[in-house]
Amino acid sequence: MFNDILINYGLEPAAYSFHKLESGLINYTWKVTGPDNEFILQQINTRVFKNPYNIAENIEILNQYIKQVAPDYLFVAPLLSVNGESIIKNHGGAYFRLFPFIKNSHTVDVVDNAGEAYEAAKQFGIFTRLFKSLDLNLLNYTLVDFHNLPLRLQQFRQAVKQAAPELLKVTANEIAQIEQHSDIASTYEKLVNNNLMPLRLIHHDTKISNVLFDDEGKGLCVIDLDTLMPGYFISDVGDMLRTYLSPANEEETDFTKIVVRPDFFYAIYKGYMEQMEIILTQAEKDSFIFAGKFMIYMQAVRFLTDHLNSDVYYQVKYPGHNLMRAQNQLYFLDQYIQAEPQFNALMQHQYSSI
Ligand code: GN1
Ligand code: MG
Repeated sequence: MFNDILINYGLEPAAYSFHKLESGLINYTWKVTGPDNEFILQQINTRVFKNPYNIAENIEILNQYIKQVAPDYLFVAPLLSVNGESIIKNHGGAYFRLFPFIKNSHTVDVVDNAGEAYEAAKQFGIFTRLFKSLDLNLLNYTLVDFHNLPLRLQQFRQAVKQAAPELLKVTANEIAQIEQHSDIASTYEKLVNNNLMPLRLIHHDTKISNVLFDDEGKGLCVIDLDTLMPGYFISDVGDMLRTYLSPANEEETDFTKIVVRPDFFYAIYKGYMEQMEIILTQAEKDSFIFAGKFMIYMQAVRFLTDHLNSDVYYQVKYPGHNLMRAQNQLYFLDQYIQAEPQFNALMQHQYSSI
């Protein structure tokens, strides 16, 4: 199927089979299995990542940096082709990368115990801490304004303006809910405008499937490095809170299954803070709970915007899929806000700092 790709890596295509992996809403990913080796092949979605070489350049810089400051860190960079390229463009103009498949490692799709949440948070904390002295000006923004919430809200309002009247009628409730929570965007704006959150190397996609675990269930490293770029810590902490707190994720249609698990909140808090406490500013620490609200809300805004725009961004499996996802996230946002007093109480507990 991808013969012209494998040849670039000096591999004999006939010896390999491909198995499509279903996780991820943006890129397409396959596991490639050969007689005595395995790889991960990924096609970059260039509708989203307009310049794939921006990603490649960042990964190259980060790889070199980490080899100096933490040579033992498992940094899963794409393999180089026979010609030394980390991205291959095929005859159809599509871009691919080949990654090594890390032996004795696995990923998890659903966080079902607090230990996993702790391990994952620890890995994302370690990652940002290891790069704390990197000159961020060296990096490209692989997705400009990716987590710029006020801009996302503006795009949402634009989509509302352009949507057909029938569509507006059936989404009126969700549109109103987004507007009711627009104070979240104002809080974000204040934090940014008052320089209360320094730019750091941020992963921007901290879902559990982006952490590699070893056979004992300990975290090994983080993967899916396409959205590594300067950003704010609320993006990483917020997406962990968004995706680990509830046993049901954004695909769940039975909203009664969307519940907040306070012990998972504490696991994320402890795992991340043990690594990051020494470098976070007071304003960042004070924004820990806000981070979850920020990311859940932004995801609701993005799903509803895409629904209003006729599903041009996220992969959908049925009509109304993005609307359901937006409703799911709005429901979750309410659960999260109700649980805030519990989160506050948990943050009074001590954790042991490194
Ligand atoms: C997208 O493709 P995936 O699942 O890694 C999206 C994230 C969203 C997520 C929602 C580049 O990530 O921002 O949080 O879907 N990535 C991009 O599931 O837009
Ligand atoms: Mg991703």
